[in-house]
Formats: sequence, structure tokens, C-alpha cells
Amino acid sequence: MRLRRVALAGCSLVALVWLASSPAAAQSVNRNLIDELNTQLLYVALPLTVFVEVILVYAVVRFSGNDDPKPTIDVPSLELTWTIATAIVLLFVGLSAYVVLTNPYISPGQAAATVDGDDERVQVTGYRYGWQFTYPEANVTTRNELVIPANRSVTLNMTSADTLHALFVPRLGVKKDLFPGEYTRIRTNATRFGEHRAYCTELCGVGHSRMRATVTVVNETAYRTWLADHAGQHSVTEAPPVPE
Ligand SMILES: [Cu+2]
Repeated sequence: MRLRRVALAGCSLVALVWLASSPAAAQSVNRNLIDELNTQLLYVALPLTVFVEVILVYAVVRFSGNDDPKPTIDVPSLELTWTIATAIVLLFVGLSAYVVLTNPYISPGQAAATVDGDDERVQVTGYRYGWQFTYPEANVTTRNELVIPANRSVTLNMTSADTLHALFVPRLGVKKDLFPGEYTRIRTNATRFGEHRAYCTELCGVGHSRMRATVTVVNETAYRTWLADHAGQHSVTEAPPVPE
């Protein structure tokens, strides 16, 4: 009966994690990389968790009535086995994470080095409390509205007008800090059309929760039209407001 309960709990755990690990279709190259790494690590972590839990529950049930415990005998081969197994698991986790972290879409350092002529460039300035997006080549500046073309690499050069901010677009897998007096970069390549929310994730003052923006992914034609329609909108190109 107990074993049946343990088996049931194990199956429920597997089903729960499987459901939780089935993400919606990725919206960008970045998000895809992150989701794939997550799934990969889950495939390793899940059997290990179940294995350890089963042994733990078995030991608790099996030896609960043991009033005269005996010390465990040393088994060098067993100790060697689990040391090597742990090393292999850690190596796998480290390598998998390294491959994703060094990808030009994830690693800011790599992004700075790999900006090429095809990248669409947008200047991002975070300020208390909002976002200014500037498309230098098209002479377009917007507030809290970022429009990017789908299936093209976009480089965001980011800085802050006052204090620390962080741009976070969860569905695109984009997250990066902004610092005053210095530039940070991040790249993305959105693979689906749609509208996404962007947030500031660095507590920057009383208006922090209002610091949101919309990120719209459109096709190339719509993007060009949008840029042309908004060219020369100098009404919003003045310096960001003085912090409250
Ligand atoms: Cu903030």
C-alpha cells in the first residue's frame, strides 16, 4: 500500500513537471535558446530527483522500526561510482549552460563583438520613469514603444539617463541592465509577429512599476512603413524628464 502511494506521488511529480516544462512556442531566438536549455536540464534533473526521493522514502519506510542501527560499511567502488556520476552530471550542466551563455544573442560581450551591418540598431535610454527608443538611421524616436522587424537581428544599445534600470521582455528572452554614463548591448531576433510587454526590473524609484513599454514585432514592410510614418518626430526627442 505504501509503495503504491509512493509510486502515485512519483507519477504525479513527473506529470506536473512535464506540464510545467511544455512552454508555448518560442517568440525569439533568445527565448528558444533559454527554453531548450531549461528542457535539457530538466531531463537530467527529473530522473535524479525521482531516484533520490524513492531511495529516501524507501529508507524511511524500511528502517523506521530499527532500534539498533548498524554503521554503514565502506564500499569504495560505490563511493567512486557516485562521485564520477556527480562529476558527469555537473560537467553536462556546465557545458550546456556555457554553450547558451556564450551565444551572441545571450552574451552581452559577444553581442558587442558581433554587431554586423545587417543588424537593425536601436538606441534605448531608460529614465525615471519610462523608455526612449531611438532609431538613429531613420530619425525616429518613440516613448515606451519599441517596434522591431521579425526574423532579423536587432541590436539594442542601452544607457540610462539617471539611475540603474533593466529592460526585461520575458517573451523574447531579453533582459539587460542599463547604467548611467555607460552603454550595454543586447541582441534579439524575434521569430513571430506579435505584441509583447517590456518591464523595468531594477527598482529605480516610486514610479518603477509604471516603467513599462510595448514591443511590437512586425514584418519588414510594416516596419519600413512605420519608420517612414514616424520619421522626424522631434516632439519626443528632447532629453528625458528630470527625475522626480
Ligand atoms: Cu525601474
